[in-house]
Amino acid sequence: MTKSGFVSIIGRPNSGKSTLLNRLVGEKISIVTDKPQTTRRVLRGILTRPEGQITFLDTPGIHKPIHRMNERMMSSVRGAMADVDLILLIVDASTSFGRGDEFTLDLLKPISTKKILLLNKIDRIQKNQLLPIIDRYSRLGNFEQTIPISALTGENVEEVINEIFKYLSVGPMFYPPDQMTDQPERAIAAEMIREKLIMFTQEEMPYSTAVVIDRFEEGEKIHRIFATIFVERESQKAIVIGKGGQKLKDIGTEARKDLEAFFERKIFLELHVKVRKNWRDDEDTLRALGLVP
Ligand SMILES: Nc1nc2c(ncn2[C@@H]2O[C@H](COP(=O)(O)OP(=O)(O)OP(=O)(O)O)[C@@H](O)[C@H]2O)c(=O)[nH]1
Ligand SMILES: [Mg+2]
Repeated sequence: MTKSGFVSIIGRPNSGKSTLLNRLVGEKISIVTDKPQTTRRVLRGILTRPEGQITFLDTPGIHKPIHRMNERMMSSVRGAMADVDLILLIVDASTSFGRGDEFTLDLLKPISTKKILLLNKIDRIQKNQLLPIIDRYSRLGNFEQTIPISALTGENVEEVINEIFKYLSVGPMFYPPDQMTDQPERAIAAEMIREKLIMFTQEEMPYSTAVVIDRFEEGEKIHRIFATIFVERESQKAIVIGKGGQKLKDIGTEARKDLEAFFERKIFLELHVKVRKNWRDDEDTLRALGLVP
């Protein structure tokens, strides 16, 4: 008799949700950067063990929305908090408690689903710094338990998995045992390109860019991928392309390395950059990007 269930990973931007998802599943399926608001859509990571199957939901970071895109991101977070068996609230224990944490706790308060608190990034702090955080969260929230972890090094992540299974009931597996994500290959490719785009650009750029796969030709030995990077202004287009096209080339080279590792074959990657004003508030573009259903 195997167990199964759905578990959402919730938390502020940059707290380490996607890093944890990748660690739990054992493969990089969700992109990670040091800039907040990297994840824009809920995506599933599936862990199958002899005890059963856990479907994790990685979610966008909890923040106050300005653009329509961000409203969509937040409504997807709310969706991921409903109808799951367990919620993992992940907090960055290396930063001090603030308004954003209060906002997050307020959002969680009316949710009756059982919650586990994960204090992340303990590789960065002294163990005694955890006590005041544990004390504060036990007063402000209602958690079944608190587990200090490092999603980066993997410390205590196995314990998290063992604890989760205790909360799940016997049930059928929803995915084949070798499936690790619900993301189609095109979506993974677009995200990997966007990760490099965020890494290679600064300031507001990460928020104003999006990636669409125009063509994905699968082959035995080589996949050929043609993608468009959307920006909001001509000046941003110039930044992404860089002097003599160097930046776009670097983005392409780095993305290709990750894509080759993921798809386990050679990748031909062609990138184009296009300006689309205010795409973050444009329903049609958001739909094309899969950011609205
Ligand atoms: N030192 C340390 N860094 C971590 C840990 N977990 C995540 N990080 C770093 O924190 C940054 C953000 O990680 P992400 O996994 O992208 O965070 P996220 O919560 O998914 O962020 P959004 O998608 O923007 O909401 C990255 O630079 C990670 O490498 C950890 O346990 N220790
Ligand atoms: Mg993320």
